[in-house]
Amino acid sequence: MKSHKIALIPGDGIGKNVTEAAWQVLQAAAKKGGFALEGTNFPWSCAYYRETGAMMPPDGIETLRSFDAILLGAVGWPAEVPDSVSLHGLLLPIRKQFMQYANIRPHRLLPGVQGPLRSEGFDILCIRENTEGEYTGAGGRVHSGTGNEVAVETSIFTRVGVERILRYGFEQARTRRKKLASVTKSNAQKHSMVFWDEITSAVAKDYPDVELTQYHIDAIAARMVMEPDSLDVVVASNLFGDILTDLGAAIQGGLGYAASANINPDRSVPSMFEPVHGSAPDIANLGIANPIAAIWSGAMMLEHLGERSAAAEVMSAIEAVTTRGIGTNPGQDRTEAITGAVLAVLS
Ligand code: GGG
Repeated sequence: MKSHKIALIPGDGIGKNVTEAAWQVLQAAAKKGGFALEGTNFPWSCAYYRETGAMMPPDGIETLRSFDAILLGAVGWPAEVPDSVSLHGLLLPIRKQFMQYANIRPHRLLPGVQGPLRSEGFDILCIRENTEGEYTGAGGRVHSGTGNEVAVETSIFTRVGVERILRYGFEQARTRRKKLASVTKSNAQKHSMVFWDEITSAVAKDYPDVELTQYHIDAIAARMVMEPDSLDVVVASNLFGDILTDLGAAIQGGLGYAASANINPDRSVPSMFEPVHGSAPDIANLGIANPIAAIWSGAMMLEHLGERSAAAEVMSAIEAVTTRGIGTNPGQDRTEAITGAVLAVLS
């Protein structure tokens, strides 16, 4: 029987609740599809940091390298570990070390889910650059704690990094409605974002069949609210992509529905799948976290592993459940009930 080795990093807060739910669903889909998912749990998290002084062990990346994929829940417990420490200690090193440069985030309304907009027919695929830009961590502080303190955070954009994410976006657009929106703020940021715009225009010449529109981040943020149906594939830098995809999550009904994949397309190392949401300490372990974003991320993982029909079955099961109104009442529907309903459709 074909078997895939999966590294499970539930992380913190509701990350643990939704990863457990997604794993049950993925196991059921695997059983039905005639393949195996062999999971190994890693306790890397803020709790692990408190015990060891690090978010993961020094050989953590090497340990993950032998897996076919990583399923991650959420990272962060700000009451005990600063978010900047937990993020730069676990999630970001995995994305960067495995060169998972394409962060794919689909935004569409699941049937039965009430979004906040009049428009309901949108289907947007946000592609966030995931390894450089505003997230490089380059910078520093001097004169700390004095009135003359200075903080510098340097965004780094490379030709290789910008070109590959745009090509990835154009290729995705070719499989969809053949429209690509490239996002910058090149009127204000006259070095890096003009560079991005120039590379976009050059790469677009290789994709004459894809309609390109170049937006400023503020304009596309408004468009995602006012005319979301007009957008297809959206490619943005690391920070802009992060912000736009929280907006994307909002228009699809909330973070409980926002799935994501961190992809290294060359497949020589594992890609990572995670819900967009964070650890939500306020609702951790209350049994009310929506597992749909994590389950959908798991379906994206199955797709990446080549288990296409199992991925489609999981998506159909999610849709069958939301159509019946299950998983559409934030704060009321129980994690266990939503998971059980998805499992019942799959069985
Ligand atoms: N699901 C993983 C998680 O904890 N995400 C929350 C978060 O803040 N991620 C940072 C980022 O994607 O930039």
